[in-house]
Amino acid sequence: MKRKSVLLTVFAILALSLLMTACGGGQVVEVEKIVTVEVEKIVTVEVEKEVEKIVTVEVEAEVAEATEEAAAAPTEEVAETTEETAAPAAQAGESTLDIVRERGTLLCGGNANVPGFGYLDPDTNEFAGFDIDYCKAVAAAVLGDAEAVEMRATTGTDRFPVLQSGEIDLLVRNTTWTISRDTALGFNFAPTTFYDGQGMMVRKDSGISSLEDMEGATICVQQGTTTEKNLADVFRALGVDYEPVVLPDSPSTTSAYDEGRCDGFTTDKSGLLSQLPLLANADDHVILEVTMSKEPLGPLVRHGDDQWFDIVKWVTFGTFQAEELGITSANVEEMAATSEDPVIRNLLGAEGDLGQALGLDNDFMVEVIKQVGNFGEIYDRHLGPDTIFNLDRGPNAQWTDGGLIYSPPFR
Ligand SMILES: N[C@@H](CCC(=O)N[C@@H](CS)C(=O)NCC(=O)O)C(=O)O
Repeated sequence: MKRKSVLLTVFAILALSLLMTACGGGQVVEVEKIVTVEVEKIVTVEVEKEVEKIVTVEVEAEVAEATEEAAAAPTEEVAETTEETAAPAAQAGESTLDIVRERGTLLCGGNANVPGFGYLDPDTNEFAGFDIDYCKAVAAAVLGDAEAVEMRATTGTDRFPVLQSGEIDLLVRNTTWTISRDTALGFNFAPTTFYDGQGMMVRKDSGISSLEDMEGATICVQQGTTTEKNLADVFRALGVDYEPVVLPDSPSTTSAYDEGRCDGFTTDKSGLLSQLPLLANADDHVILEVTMSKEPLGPLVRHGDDQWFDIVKWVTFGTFQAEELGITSANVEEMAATSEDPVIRNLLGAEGDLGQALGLDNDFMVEVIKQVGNFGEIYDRHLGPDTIFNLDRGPNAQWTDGGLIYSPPFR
């Protein structure tokens, strides 16, 4: 329709110009100019309208497609996509640091069911674990008190909405850094504190020694995790059929496996290791050698507050750097007072003003290391040789020992 009307107008102007030319050749140039300008004007307006229409239709189609995809997505994606829109506008622009300081406590989301990493001890009613210590480290840096933390137990499914809605300031709960969580879901991940991978536990007497032996097996897996998707991908790639038994949290997943409802139990290897002692007869089970995925676990915050993200990021790096430099909870004060090494002096705020740029005291890392420890101390306290886990550092060794734990310079 639009194209036809443009053509008709052009035709009319040309006819007029011919008529005028016939009436007096001296006006040809003038008429040509008018025709050109008019045609350009009409064509521009019409093209703009057409483009607007096409863009509107395309955008509408994209939105419809995205909505459909979200509706058809598996559990975790639906939960993640829906919750994303639930982030309150009230959070925008507010300084998390100011809020935490005014409140006097850090609200930290953690795990209550994974001993070693995040565990709520029913006897003491206290949270403890490797992840929980990172909540404490941030509280020590920001409030000067590692105990000024109010823990909130979260599950695989509710951890993201709880962080998005501002109910917590920070989430440290064996959460895998993935691109969709880092972008579409609206989070920023601090450095990975534990490099993990997905594993598979089976009964020793099952005759299963590899994933290929699991044709037709039932596998217990927890909802709202990367585990659920990796399981599907890995088994599809292997061409092995299995039946997932999807459960809402760790206790139900572990007991379903223990009761014999599943031939296999899959989650992060750290998770399998922490659940092993909770089984009726731990000796009857084995974690297969195979690693099914990459699971870099670490703290995360909401998008939208760069200062808060920087604080969590550099407190985490600070624990790495302290271990690398041999600074421990036992010697940190002495190091701060006597060290002449400029690298140590910068990290501990004995010189320079690195803390100030984060909105913190320059000696913020002294409090962290004194009250919580360096990375190695935190690791050993919960997972090291003196614990039931006695977990080798593996990829979680310092980069100087062939591992992946590496801090950029405190400079
Ligand atoms: N790292 C994976 C899995 C994390 C996860 O939720 N693991 C389970 C199994 S160990 C867990 O922590 N469950 C504790 C609970 O929900 O109570 C992720 O981020 O999705």
